[in-house]
Amino acid sequence: MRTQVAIIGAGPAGLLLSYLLHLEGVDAVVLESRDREYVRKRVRAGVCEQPTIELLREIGVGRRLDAEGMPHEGFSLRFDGADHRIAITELTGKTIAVYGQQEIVKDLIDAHEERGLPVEFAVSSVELSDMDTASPAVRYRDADGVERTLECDAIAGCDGFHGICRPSIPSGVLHTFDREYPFAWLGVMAETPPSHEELIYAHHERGFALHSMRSPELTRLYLQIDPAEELAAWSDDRIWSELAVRLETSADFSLKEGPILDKSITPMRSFVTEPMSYGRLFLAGDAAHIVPPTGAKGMNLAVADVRVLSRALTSLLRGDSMLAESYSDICLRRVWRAEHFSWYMTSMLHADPAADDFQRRLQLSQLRYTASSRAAATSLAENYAGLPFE
Ligand code: RFL
Ligand code: PHB
Repeated sequence: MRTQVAIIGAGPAGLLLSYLLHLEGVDAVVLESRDREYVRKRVRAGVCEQPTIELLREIGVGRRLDAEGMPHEGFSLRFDGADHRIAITELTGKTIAVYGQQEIVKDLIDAHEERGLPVEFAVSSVELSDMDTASPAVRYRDADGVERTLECDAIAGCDGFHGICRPSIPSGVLHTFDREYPFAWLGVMAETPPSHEELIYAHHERGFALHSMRSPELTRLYLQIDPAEELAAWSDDRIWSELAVRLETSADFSLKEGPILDKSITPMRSFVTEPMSYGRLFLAGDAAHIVPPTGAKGMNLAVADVRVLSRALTSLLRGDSMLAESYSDICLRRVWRAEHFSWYMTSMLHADPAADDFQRRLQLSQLRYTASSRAAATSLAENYAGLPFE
């Protein structure tokens, strides 16, 4: 089998890249290790920044996002027992949307199926070869266990943090930057209307909590926990009572409880690999970098990467390699901005178990300054809503 671009991974990065290449007249095949239903249901990100919304609209896959996504013009920082609103739209003129990552993935899979674009689910034993030549190849087993080889002009590694593309690059080529945090997020999806119209990022001495949502009937909530803790230690009752304590305010707020439909634990880490390419292999999204979810940037960075990559690959296949050569440098500028912003939001809002009183006072001072200074709030809002694409 032969295609122009072999794309490994059908997350937001892989599916969007495939679709953008299709619009440019470039053929691609997406290979995904999970089955179709699993990929369509996997609960992940919730916030789309303005440049992401505009891109999805521009390429014709934003109809459901516009109809069902929830536009938000601000969010709350909750600390000292009170809400401090960051008025994103008033401060920046921009709007974000709360729309589940799995909904974007569904919209992209539907767009592929309507146009007959190839996405192979449930493949296994994916191996890359000849990435340092002009004709690399991907060997894999299809869903029926039949061994296949996909010859191509370039490979896009969109297979997430635990994928095989990044480890396929010979050792010594990549420089990686890494930070692990002494906490994890316990995330729950609850069948109950949101308790507040906007997102609430709560700083509490017992740990961070986040109130988010997916629809008028579904609330998404997160709790900072010790990374060594297991899901079994968190009964529904314990989750609700911990959320109630951390989200408490002196104003009129009551947390609406309901059946918990989904529970999971996410470790928190920052990670960047440089460069984001090797020969004809280009890494995009979580395969190349990870941010802690506090800044809501992971999926949005994946989108920004593949926007650049689709153009770079299109020119490369037409004989011009200039953009492909600068792909990594262009992406890394945005990646490092998002890394800094995500680290800053994470450090400002979480309770670090190793912090002393001096650090705790600095943290509170940072929160109070951000909430009271228009300049500080504008900087936060500008990064949160999404800086313009390059
Ligand atoms: P994905 O989504 O991980 O997709 C990679 C795909 O590759 C497949 N795969 C393979 N396929 C073939 N062969 C192999 N060997 C393979 N190995 C893996 C996987 O099955 C998968 O389908 O990466 P991608 O496309 O780069 O997208 C990145 C985003 O998923 C991620 O950054 C976000 O979910 C991060 N994130 C958030 N991002 C935001 O922008 N806004 C948010 O509000 C936000 N909240 C979050 C988040 C991530 C979270 N978790 C669970 C990590 C909240 C949480 C809790
Ligand atoms: C979510 O709704 O899943 C969500 C929202 C904001 C974040 C992270 C996750 O910062």
